[in-house]
Amino acid sequence: MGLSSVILHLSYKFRLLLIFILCMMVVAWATSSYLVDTVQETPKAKSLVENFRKATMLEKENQKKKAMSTVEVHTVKSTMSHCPALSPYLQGPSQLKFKASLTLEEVQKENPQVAKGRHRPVECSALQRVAILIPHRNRETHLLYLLEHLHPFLQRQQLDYGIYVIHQAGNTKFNRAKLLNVGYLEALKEENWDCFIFHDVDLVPENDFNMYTCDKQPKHLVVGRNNTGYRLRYQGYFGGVTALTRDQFSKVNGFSNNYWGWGAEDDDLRIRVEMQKMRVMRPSPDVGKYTMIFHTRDRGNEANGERMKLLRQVSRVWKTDGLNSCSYKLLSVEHNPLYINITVDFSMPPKIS
Ligand code: UD2
Ligand code: MN
Repeated sequence: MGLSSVILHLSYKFRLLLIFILCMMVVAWATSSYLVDTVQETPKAKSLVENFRKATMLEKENQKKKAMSTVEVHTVKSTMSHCPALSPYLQGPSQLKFKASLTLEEVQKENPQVAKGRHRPVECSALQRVAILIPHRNRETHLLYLLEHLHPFLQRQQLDYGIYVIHQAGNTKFNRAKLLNVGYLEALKEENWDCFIFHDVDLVPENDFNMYTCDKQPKHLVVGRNNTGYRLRYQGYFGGVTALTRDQFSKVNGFSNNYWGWGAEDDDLRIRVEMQKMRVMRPSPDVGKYTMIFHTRDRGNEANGERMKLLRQVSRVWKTDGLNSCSYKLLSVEHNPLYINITVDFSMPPKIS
């Protein structure tokens, strides 16, 4: 082998080496640029992932906040939804005072929160919607005293209530029971009342633990009053103030419409209640206490001579004498600040056969 061929041979090997080195460099460059790219890309990806995470977290937080606010709304609503079974404002027994010079304006001023005879608690939703029905004629002073005491009393009991005074126009014989039927029918025209309190105008409750709400059975709220030594007058006594649900009252077809003048319409209602297998409930004697404002028998409300005869026929007539046969001439419905005044005209009582 001559020198020239050795050089040629070497240079061939050298060229191969050169090509190999070049290839290696290309590979090294490609790899390094890829690596560099990856290294540079990582923070981008990282920030992308980070941003996504942030976004989802934000979304989750928003959802959480939304959920929280719904919970808040629900909480507000749920505290709004029920007043406690026992109101925290009850005061117990009280000594009632009746100021001779009291005026309607004064009572209105003392009760600015009452509008159109109605009120309901602002802090919670009342357990029952209660209509107080008061039969009335020519007893303005008694009505004033009753309104003065009853509004704060019912508010302390946290009730959603309305006071209806059903006024008998003219000089026809007074008919307490029929007036109360009218009150029930008219009151239901403006509100879906749950409970009805049938209330004499001259009886003022002394103890606000005597709840003006309805129960599973009809309630008689006057266990005793001042002028009868706070004792129950007789076993089946159902007069003065009673509480019946809408359904209990409709089940007995309300009061009879046929008791003109004083007496026994309350006993008639008790018989109806018992005929429907309902049982009269009463509060305890220390709670069911009333002051009856003194009065004598009114003109136009003389004792009803037919009352014993009427009492004997309840089981025969109750289905056709009551709410479903109560006809009257409605003269007016006025929404006064402290009560709703319903004035009705009853034609002369028909002769009882
Ligand atoms: C008893 C009963 C009463 C009723 C009555 C017999 C009690 C406490 N009360 O009341 O519920 O059964 O006997 O009918 O046992 N009224 C007027 N103007 C009148 C007449 C009556 O507004 O001219 C109203 C008023 O709401 C009065 C109610 O009718 O409170 C009952 O009449 P009452 O007070 O003269 O009869 P009283 O006290 O014997
Ligand atoms: Mn009375």
